[in-house]
Amino acid sequence: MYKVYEIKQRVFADNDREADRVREELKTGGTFLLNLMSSPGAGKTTMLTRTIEMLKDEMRIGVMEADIDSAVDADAISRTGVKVIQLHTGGMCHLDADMTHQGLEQLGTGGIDLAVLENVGNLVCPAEFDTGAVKNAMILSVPEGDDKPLKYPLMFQVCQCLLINKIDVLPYFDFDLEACRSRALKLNPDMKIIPISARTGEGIDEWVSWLREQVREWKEK
Ligand SMILES: Nc1nc2c(ncn2[C@@H]2O[C@H](COP(=O)(O)OP(=O)(O)OP(=O)(O)O)[C@@H](O)[C@H]2O)c(=O)[nH]1
Ligand SMILES: [Mg+2]
Repeated sequence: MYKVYEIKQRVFADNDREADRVREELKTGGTFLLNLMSSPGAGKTTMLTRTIEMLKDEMRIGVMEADIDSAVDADAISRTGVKVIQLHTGGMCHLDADMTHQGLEQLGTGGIDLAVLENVGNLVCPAEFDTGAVKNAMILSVPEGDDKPLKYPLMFQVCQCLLINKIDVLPYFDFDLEACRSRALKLNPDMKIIPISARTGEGIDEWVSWLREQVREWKEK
């Protein structure tokens, strides 16, 4: 079961300050927030479903699915049995810190170790707004092309982890994994880059280890 909430963008003078406030509240409550971003259809929900299956017995997970419309993704996540809500952004192509705050209030973070925000599918707008998440991760999928770091540099700069998804279809595309990796690292030398297939499960172990470590570090900080 899940509920659908309409969240509204209010004009906040300083999104960065609001984002810091969100992080402080998360810290106090012992909740790690991951902001997951990508273009539409890169595989966020599919990857998240696998991630939840691997982690749900060791930590309490809550998910916020943000979309302009529909409850398709909340529906998919609710089948894993974790707490999930659907947020409607009223046409906005991203969430800012205040909207994320509204979402977290509706989700209820009490007792949640790992909260995930699946942001609206878009490589442009979500990169411009700090949501208050502890870490940002992005997915780039093989069919989108290896030139995306060149075209959407900010997204690659604000994320600590890049998942290159759909590697099961690499043989059918001219996607150059090494070229993509070096373009991303040029923008963000500290970025963790993990090729995965959310379909076959390849690479998911490495991603889950990375995420588990981030949650642990945040709780111990
Ligand atoms: N071949 C292949 N298909 C995948 C993989 N991951 C996801 N897909 C497919 O890609 C499509 C989109 O996946 P979603 O998980 O819905 O993508 P999303 O990023 O959540 O999409 P939005 O929420 O609409 O932005 C679905 O048909 C998935 O089955 C993968 O690793 N390999
Ligand atoms: Mg989705």
